[in-house]
Amino acid sequence: GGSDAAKRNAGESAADLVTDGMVVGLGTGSTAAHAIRAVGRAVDSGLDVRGVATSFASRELAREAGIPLSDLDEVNGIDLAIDGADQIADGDLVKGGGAAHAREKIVDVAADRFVVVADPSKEADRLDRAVPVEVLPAARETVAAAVRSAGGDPTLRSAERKDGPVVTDNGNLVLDCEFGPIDAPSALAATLSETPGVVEHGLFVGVADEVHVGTDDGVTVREL
Ligand code: DER
Repeated sequence: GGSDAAKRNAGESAADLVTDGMVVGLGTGSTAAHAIRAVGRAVDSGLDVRGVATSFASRELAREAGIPLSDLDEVNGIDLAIDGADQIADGDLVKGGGAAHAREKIVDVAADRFVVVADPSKEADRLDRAVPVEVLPAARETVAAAVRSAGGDPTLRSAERKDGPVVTDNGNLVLDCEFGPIDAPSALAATLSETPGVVEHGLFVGVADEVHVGTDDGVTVREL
C-alpha cells in the first residue's frame, strides 16, 4: 500500500470539499480515515455537517473525531461521499478490502458526488484485483460455483485474529474472487449481481465522480 503521507494528503484534500450543511458519506479504510479525521477537525472549528458511516469502523472513527452522525434512513440524501478503493482503472473501482463494500456502495451511489481517495499504488490500467463478494452464509458454495462458471477462482476470506471466516457488519461472509484482468467490468458486475445469494460485490462501475491521488508531497485531483 501507499505511504501514510500520501494517504493523508488524499484524505485531507477530499475533506476540503466538505462545506456547511452537508450530509457526508464517510468511507472505510485507512485513506478515508484521514478524511474523517480532517472533517472532525473542521467540525471542531465550527463546520456544520452530518456524517453517514459505511461500517462499524468508520462510525467509531467518526464518533472519536466528533462528527455528528445520522443513519442513512434518517437523512434526505447525501451531498458528498468520500471513500477509498483497492484499485482504480478507467474510473471503475475494486473495493471491499475492508469487507465494508455493501454499505459503502449504498452510500457512495446515493451521494450526489462520490470522491475516491487513494495513493498511487491503487491506480492501474485495467482492473485485475480479486473482487470481494459478500454472500449469505448459506449460499457460499452455490455462489462459489457460479463464480467458477464465470471464470473466477473464489476463496472464502478467513479472519486474522479469529478462528474461521471474516463475518461482515451485516453478518455475512466474503468470497475473494480472482478473475485475472477484467476486460468488461460492467458485464462481470451484472453477472455477480444476478447470482442468488450475492449480497454485494466490490466492482464499483461508473460510480465515482472524482479521485484525489495523494503523494508524499501533494495531491492530484482527477475527474472520472
Ligand atoms: O474496503 C474498502 O473498499 C476500502 O475503501 C478499502 O479497501 C481501501 O482501504 P485503504 O484506503 O486502507 O487502502
